[in-house]
Amino acid sequence: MGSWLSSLFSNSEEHKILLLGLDNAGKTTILYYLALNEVVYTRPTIGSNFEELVHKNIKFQCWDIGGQENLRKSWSAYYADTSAVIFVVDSTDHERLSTTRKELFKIIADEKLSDTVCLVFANKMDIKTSMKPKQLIKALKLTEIKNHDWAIKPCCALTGEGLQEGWEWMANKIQEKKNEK
Ligand SMILES: Nc1nc2c(ncn2[C@@H]2O[C@H](COP(=O)(O)OP(=O)(O)OP(=O)(O)O)[C@@H](O)[C@H]2O)c(=O)[nH]1
Ligand SMILES: [Mg+2]
Repeated sequence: MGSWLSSLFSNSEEHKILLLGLDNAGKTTILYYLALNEVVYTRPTIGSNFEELVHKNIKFQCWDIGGQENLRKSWSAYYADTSAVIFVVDSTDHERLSTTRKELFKIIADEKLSDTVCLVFANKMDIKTSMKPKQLIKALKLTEIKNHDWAIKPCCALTGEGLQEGWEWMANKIQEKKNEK
């Protein structure tokens, strides 16, 4: 089939997704669980990882960016043309709640991300000391987010539990926003 004809039949819809959050939150583990349906051994990300995921015939270009403190200033280089931010939280990380909150609010205040959907993954729910979404909503003051569609979903990147549900919410919100335009 000629390329012009094949392009008629393929859905060209694409969305750029960013996985952000502090180091050790579980971003890379989530990315590869979504891409490969298995748990991969990770090292702290220096730079970024990229995977294209296809969901309901729509392509999602997913960038997972290293979260160590010295790498966070480079996050904004990835912001242009983003449809959704997946902010991953290590729900056992009580000590860094205020840093987590600061980084999240810095992200959503950025003008380049003013039109994005924001999904917060409360990761590491398999660990007993993890804070539940209700506690995180309070601790991170998520109800103060007024200018973005947001949701918090519990998950465990080692079993995949919750990942699909969060992803569905995000994909539906992106479609809703697109249809509003
Ligand atoms: N128990 C548990 N451990 C997890 C979970 N998700 C990730 N981890 C572990 O947490 C550690 C950090 O995971 P990564 O995916 O590398 O974290 P990251 O957010 O990509 O970290 P940076 O690349 O440094 O920004 C690894 O040892 C993972 O196996 C989870 O749901 N439960
Ligand atoms: Mg990583």
